[in-house]
Amino acid sequence: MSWTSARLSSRGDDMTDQRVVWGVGTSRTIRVHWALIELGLNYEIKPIRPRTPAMDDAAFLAVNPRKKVPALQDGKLTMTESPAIVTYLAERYSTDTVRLIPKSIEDRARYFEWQSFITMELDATSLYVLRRHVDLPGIYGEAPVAEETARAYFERMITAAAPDVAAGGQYLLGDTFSGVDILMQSCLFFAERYNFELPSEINDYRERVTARPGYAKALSANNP
Ligand SMILES: N[C@@H](CCC(=O)N[C@@H](CS)C(=O)NCC(=O)O)C(=O)O
Repeated sequence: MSWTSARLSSRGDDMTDQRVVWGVGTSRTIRVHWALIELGLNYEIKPIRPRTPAMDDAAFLAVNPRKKVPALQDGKLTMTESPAIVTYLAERYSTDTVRLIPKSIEDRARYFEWQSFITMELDATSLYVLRRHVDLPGIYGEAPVAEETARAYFERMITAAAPDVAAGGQYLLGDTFSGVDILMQSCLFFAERYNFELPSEINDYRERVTARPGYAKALSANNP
């Protein structure tokens, strides 16, 4: 057994063929629900929400000692980090009919480039800074300068990315929907609460992505 699989299988129950998603109600949790739904996979939902007593449940702590949602159990594999989970599901379960990650090295390079941009530049260094200091100042403190610069940074990044979003085709990687569209829309949804004025290319893209039947199902799964 390799080091990685030994580590992964040591967390949580020793399941063989069950698929369980822990976490609902956030822009990170919807990513996992949406990927599973687009791929047509059945799964069980453990509807726990951040910063609630359910996060201290021993069963959840065994799955994710970092106390963060989402977490996925897929058979013997237990993993966290929503972008990694989406990409894992895409790698493992894409078919010729539904493919959430491209096959060619060149197209995969674009996938990983978008993944990094969305999760680092849009999410971690912009939106999550706003989340912490605008919505949760009781935990993370007030930080008006950080708020202002995070807001300006998000606007600069999304404006600079807008021509690339429009150039790809219907979706970020062309005319095939993929895991990075899930990540991007989850950030655009997250951004709505902070009243950004988005470039028209981004608004048009958002309309295309949210028109997918899978998105409506993911919203329901994420808000049980
Ligand atoms: N990088 C992680 C972030 C996960 C994360 O921060 N989840 C939040 C909800 S969106 C959470 O569980 N917060 C609880 C806490 O920080 O105590 C991912 O993308 O999955």
